[in-house]
Amino acid sequence: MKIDVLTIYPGMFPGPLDESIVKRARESGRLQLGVRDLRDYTHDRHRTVDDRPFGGGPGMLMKPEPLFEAVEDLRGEKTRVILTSPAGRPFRQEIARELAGEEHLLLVCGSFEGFDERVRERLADDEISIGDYVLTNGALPAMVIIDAVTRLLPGVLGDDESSQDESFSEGLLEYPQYTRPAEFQGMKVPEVLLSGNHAAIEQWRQEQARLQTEQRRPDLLQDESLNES
Ligand code: JCQ
Repeated sequence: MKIDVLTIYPGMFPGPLDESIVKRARESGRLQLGVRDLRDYTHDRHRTVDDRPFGGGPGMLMKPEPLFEAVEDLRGEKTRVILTSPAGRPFRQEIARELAGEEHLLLVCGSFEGFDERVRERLADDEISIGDYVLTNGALPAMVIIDAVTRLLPGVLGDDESSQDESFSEGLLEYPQYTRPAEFQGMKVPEVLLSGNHAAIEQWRQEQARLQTEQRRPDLLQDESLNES
């Protein structure tokens, strides 16, 4: 899959996307990532990407011309153009799965107090929020989306890291897990996990996943889209 990011802070990107699984995905060619500087699509001496809102008020908006020129340059026939902003639809595992099926994503990072509304009207296929808080710009949201999508691409995770039976794939939180030693500072690993009884272990894990979810995230149990049981 190809992902392009349009940002006024290209310098923020290399770090997180040059480590770990995303790095591997890029090296293997399963992810083709391009970070594009929005200022390269300006034509004035100061490389201006923002302007004051009509009607007055505090703050600046992203002006439309550089965004239109950039998106027209970067998008192809099968591109999904996605804005990152607190006003977008809440990002969830389900959306990550949906995006992992696309050929080309163009992530447009929001900045300042937001976009000129005509960007939404004409340029965007989608708008995504990564949570109900305000960041200084959309670079971190773009990286969150890239990370969550990349690990779902075919061949990116090894068998040992499979995303098939992890937290959220069943709409529940993960059950508690333990590794060696079987007793640590007086705390014992639940007996059933040492029993070798795989049916009992599976049943315990399902119960625990449900309990964890009830206690920590009861909202997930209400969620029809995640829930078939
Ligand atoms: C994304 N949750 C928070 C900041 C304005 C386009 O408008 C704006 C975009 C940003 C950056 O994104 C976020 C965000 N999901 O703050 C201000």
